Amino acid sequence: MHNNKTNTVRDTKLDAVSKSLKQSIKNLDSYTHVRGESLYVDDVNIRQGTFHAVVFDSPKAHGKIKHIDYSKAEALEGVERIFTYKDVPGENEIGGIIADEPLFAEDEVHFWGMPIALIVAESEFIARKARGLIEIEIEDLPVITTAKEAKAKGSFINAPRSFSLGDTEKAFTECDYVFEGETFSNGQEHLYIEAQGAYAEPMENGNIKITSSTQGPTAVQATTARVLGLAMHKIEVDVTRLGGGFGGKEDQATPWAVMAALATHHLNQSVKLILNRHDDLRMTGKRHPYESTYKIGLSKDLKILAYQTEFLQNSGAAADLSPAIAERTLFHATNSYYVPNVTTKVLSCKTNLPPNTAFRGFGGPQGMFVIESAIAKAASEIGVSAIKIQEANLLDENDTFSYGQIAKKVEAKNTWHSAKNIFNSDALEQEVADFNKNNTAFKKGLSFMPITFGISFTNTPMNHARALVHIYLDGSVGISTAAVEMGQGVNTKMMQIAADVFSIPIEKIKIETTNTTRVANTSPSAASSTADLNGKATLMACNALVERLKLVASEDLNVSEKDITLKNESVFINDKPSELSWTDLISSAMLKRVALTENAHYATPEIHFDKTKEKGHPFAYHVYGTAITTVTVDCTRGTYEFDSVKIVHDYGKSMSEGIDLGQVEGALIQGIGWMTMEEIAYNDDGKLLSNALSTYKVPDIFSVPKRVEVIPVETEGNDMAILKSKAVGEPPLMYGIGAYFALQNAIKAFNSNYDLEFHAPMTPEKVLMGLYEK
Ligand code: LUZ
Ligand code: MOS
Repeated sequence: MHNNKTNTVRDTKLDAVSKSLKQSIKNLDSYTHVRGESLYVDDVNIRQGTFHAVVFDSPKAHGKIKHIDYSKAEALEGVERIFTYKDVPGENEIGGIIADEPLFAEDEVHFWGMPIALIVAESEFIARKARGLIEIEIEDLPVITTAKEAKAKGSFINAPRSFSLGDTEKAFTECDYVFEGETFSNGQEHLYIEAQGAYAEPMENGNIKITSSTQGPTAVQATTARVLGLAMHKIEVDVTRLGGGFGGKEDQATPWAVMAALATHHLNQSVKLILNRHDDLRMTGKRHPYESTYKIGLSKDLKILAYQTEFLQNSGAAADLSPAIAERTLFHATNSYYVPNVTTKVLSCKTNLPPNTAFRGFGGPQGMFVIESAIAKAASEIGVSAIKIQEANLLDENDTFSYGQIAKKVEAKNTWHSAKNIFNSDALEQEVADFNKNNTAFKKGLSFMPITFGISFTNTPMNHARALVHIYLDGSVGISTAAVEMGQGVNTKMMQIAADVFSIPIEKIKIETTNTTRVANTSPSAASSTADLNGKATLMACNALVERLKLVASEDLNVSEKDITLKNESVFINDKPSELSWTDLISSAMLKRVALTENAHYATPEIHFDKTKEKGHPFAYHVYGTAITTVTVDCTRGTYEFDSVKIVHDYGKSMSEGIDLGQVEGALIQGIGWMTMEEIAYNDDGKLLSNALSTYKVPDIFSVPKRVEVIPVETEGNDMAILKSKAVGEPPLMYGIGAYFALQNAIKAFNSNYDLEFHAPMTPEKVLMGLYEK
């Protein structure tokens, strides 16, 4: 069982030993990455006779399938077989939270790109050619593409959720100012460089091994078993690494793996299914677009006394993870602010878009955009800077979140004021004001963006992980966990933990592939929690092995085990080296028949949440930070450049400074992309228009801020974080929201008639319209 006290002691000790390691450590994957030697699904050695598959998907967003003619496709030379729902031996059902999503369409299609059949052929080329020969007749049904339309028609995924604190209605009557408005934030394409894909192989006795590009190997295993009508132990899922996930492979890596396995099951041959970029863009869901309304009430001294929202989440045609994402929107609806009276409500609206899914931040960013919009609106109407309102309402120690958790070890004010001081924001603001006075064709805008993000899966039962650690008889170490390496550097962090505990060089440690036969029943690598959960389990397993090895050493050296430590690949007695080396110690343990394998289970302590009351303590801790963004707008063209983003970030005590900085930078740019340039577009028929990289613009080296500075806030850290090194994957994405408001401020500096609109992304076209609005 988990022993909190032991862990805390170890953490403190490790903090001291690992200083040099944590500053010098590079992402160990970078060595194979730069040589082109890293293995992805498409690099798996395929066996002779392997088939290749292509998905046939719906060319309409909503309709009744009247007729499908596969005969010409089936007749094409090299086509082995075409699979449909009729070939599913188990359940034609892949929904994880709600069973509302067929693997293959049956009588109806619900989104453009919905899988209908799987064409299996000797080559991908032939399968693609066959796809063009399928004839389908669909009777049109009404198409819903927006959340508002869905709400009007009563089309929902599930029942609405609502959080509340205080008495919002009464508080509004006591406010000096009350403002209302609407916001929209668009979806976002994950654009992982490695597209979705899987490779399935038949093993003996009808067992199947799947290599999948998934964040959730257990989800792939469980869903494959369900669809094939097999026990889970017959399905093995293996993941080496992903070429990016960003949430897009938490749930939506599953169907492709299941399809490949279905074909393998029937053909008793290996099947490879990798989506090309067009297919991937069309068939997979994205970040949820949100249409929201807000009402905000403030006192004369700019305290937010009341806040009310209704979030309309565009969930797409099936639930996927939408209910969990909706929940996180509510958790983060007040961002870094303490608001005593809050009522938030979210409706998951069922539309005819591909099921929208997890995306870095998981509904949190959508919630935060709304309160930042409400503050910007209030500031503009009252005639003060938004910065004043933000600063007046920052979260403090022991404040209550709307979901009942009491804020502890809060760094909201600390990061805010540190950012102000370290970056001399008064001078920055003055520079912007001076620039705007002296320039007519160019204007600058500045914004502050504080963030507060809760760490843990909001679904408490998911917060667990296991680690399986082997010490081999030559003293080298192999570690298996549920952590999926997707570029975030989690494998490097796992190695650091083991290297520290055993005090052996990192070269002696190997992180194995993520495999369901070695570590079972896992939660996906998601929620920024992968390093915390799997790292804590790894730490526990390594600690248990060390305790066992100390007993061996105390016998060999005839001293008390209390005097023994492992250091520099040797056994130390009272801090002095003995003649017993790490490898001698392992040999001795083998001779004494001591187990050199350990399996540890970690479950986050303290967390709980009661959905019937919508209250509890769902998060192990929160991550805080503040970003200051400045932008220059070309007022002739509507184009813009971000001059700088200056951040004070709460890493806790970062265990891998380079990796964590990489996460902050990457997340920031992804957030800026979402807020400014990435524009998903569907037409009224539900067809994806932004279906290629020529029509969907993501940030490139020319559009990133000219300067990004990230300063760690001074803090004692949090024991719930692995080695006090806080989760870093998602929180910094929300710094990118500051880009939207910096742009708005620049537009306002040019055009005093500009009526604030909250409609993200703020593309150059929208900037231009704002600049010349009458
Ligand atoms: N995935 C999930 C997540 O299943 N639950 C979560 O709370 C979560 N949060 C962030 C990202 N992915
Ligand atoms: Mo996620 S949005 O897969 O952490």
